[in-house]
Amino acid sequence: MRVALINPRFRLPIDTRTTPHLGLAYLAAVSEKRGDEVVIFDADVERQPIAEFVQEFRPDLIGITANTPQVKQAWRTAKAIKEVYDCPIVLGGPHVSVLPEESCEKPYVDIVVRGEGEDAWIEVSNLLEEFLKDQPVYSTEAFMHPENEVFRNCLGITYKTSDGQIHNNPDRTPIADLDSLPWPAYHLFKMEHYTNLQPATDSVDGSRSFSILTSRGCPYRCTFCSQSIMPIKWRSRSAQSVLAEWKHLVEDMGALEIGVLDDSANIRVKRLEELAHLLIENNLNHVPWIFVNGIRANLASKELLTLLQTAGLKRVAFGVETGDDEILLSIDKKVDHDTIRQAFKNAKEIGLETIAFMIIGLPGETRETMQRTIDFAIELDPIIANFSMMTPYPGTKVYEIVKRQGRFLINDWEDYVFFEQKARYEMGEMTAELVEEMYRKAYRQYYLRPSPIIRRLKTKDFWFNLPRNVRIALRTFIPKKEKSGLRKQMEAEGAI
Ligand code: B12
Ligand code: SF4
Repeated sequence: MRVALINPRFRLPIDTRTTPHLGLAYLAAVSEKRGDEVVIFDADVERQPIAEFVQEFRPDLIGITANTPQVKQAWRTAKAIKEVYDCPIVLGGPHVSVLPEESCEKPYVDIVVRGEGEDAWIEVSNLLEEFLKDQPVYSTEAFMHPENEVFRNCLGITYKTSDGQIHNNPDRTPIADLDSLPWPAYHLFKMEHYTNLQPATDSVDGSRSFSILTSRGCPYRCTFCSQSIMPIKWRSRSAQSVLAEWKHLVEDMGALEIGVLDDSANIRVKRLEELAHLLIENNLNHVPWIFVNGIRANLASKELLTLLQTAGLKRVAFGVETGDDEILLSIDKKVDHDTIRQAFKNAKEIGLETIAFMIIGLPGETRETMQRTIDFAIELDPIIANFSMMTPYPGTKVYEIVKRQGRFLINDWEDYVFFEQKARYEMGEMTAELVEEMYRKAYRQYYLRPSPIIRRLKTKDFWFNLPRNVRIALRTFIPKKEKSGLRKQMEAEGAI
């Protein structure tokens, strides 16, 4: 069969990095293994209109990915396709996994795959191929006809039969053996169009920077974190399997840096130690790599970090979130500030670069707690302090808390991005004005100090990408005037 996988165009409010979509890369890989002809249409880098593309490629099955700010564009994409071309359209990804019916109700969406997608996607492909064998003409309506009961036993999907009824099948169990998955199909991306996810080495060409996933899931449940895709059960690949892919990235794809995208890569320390030894033994440690997401601070001993550094680790990120003790307890991070301090000390003493992810505007925050977050970031002094405006994603505990006790200031999924200066909600004493003021203060107070400025001026990236960096600086430091539609409406009604 011919299969198209689509990443709908979505530009963040600040210039961001465009990287190949790893979820689609995995889905493409399992489809290729099944024997399909696969095209990945990444609207972030493609210039061709989608309608033209599908009419040319004529896929038998289309999959579209959607996180929350992308979902409306996913619907627009599905609609544009259905207007010119008949084909079942499947949506998957973090947003539709939490709210599958919302998408399935759209006339142009047929199936939603919930959670980890590979197995359900392959089952839908098999069912379609089987069905098409006895069909004189191709028709999505026939495929989705209630009498055919094609999807009766297909786990992990929500689908709409052609009579308009929505059916929610039971969940699918997570993939037990991650080593059985093929490697992400990077060869299907136009790598020359991408930037690198996080430049570990200064100014690396995007086509030479790759991501890898060595484990899936996270056993924690922080209240702000959207964990809709990966189940609570943490699963890992064997060190041997990771080594084989790593070798492929370096030796066949010419990787000049590698980003480890795991949610919590260091849950099992022994596995990481084994991987580190293998990378060293196989002379792969000359290629720098980074933990793009936060690793657990409570499992980041100096011994482990030293070994990982010998294996090529250049930069490590930690989810610090807040500088206030009570807020830290309230978000279920299950770590304390002294442990975080120690993890940063361990990393910095051996010369690793560090990143701290911080959040401004968690439920219950005051001016003082947010100031503690800024002060704690300054105390830790990572090379990157990333302050996010708290954005309550559907499916998270914070979303439920705000629904019960606060007021949302946005009602458009496209506003669910967290590097914006606009507050997303208000709760109790925590007004939008206060959160926005503290968000801007965080960036100003952190970055307008001599040491971060000198650090930045010393990087090649700063000078090579000067216009982009100046744009980011302007957006970050200069207050933004415009407000969301809902906010304007609430102000007009005197609700704010
Ligand atoms: C790397 C990453 C990024 C990177 C790159 C994203 C990319 N191109 O892939 C960058 C830094 C650019 C990024 C940006 C953002 N991200 Co991000 N990101 C991640 C991260 C850490 C890993 C993504 C990944 O590769 N996962 C592994 C792959 C295998 O999983 P997957 O992509 O979800 O795909 C699987 C399933 O979802 C499903 N699936 C997905 N699509 C489809 C489609 C079909 C047809 C089917 C059948 C199945 C299916 O099957 C796939 C295979 O199992 C995740 C956390 C996580 N654990 O996933 C957050 C995460 C996806 N990001 C998140 C967010 C919020 C964002 C931003 C909105 C943040 C912001 N700046 O405001 C932006 C949005 C950017 C955009 N343009 O869309 C949230 C999404 C929450 C939500 N409800 O949408 C997550 C879940 C983090 C979290 N825990 O809160 N992100
Ligand atoms: S923030 Fe990190 S530790 Fe917390 S649930 Fe999300 S991935 Fe797990």
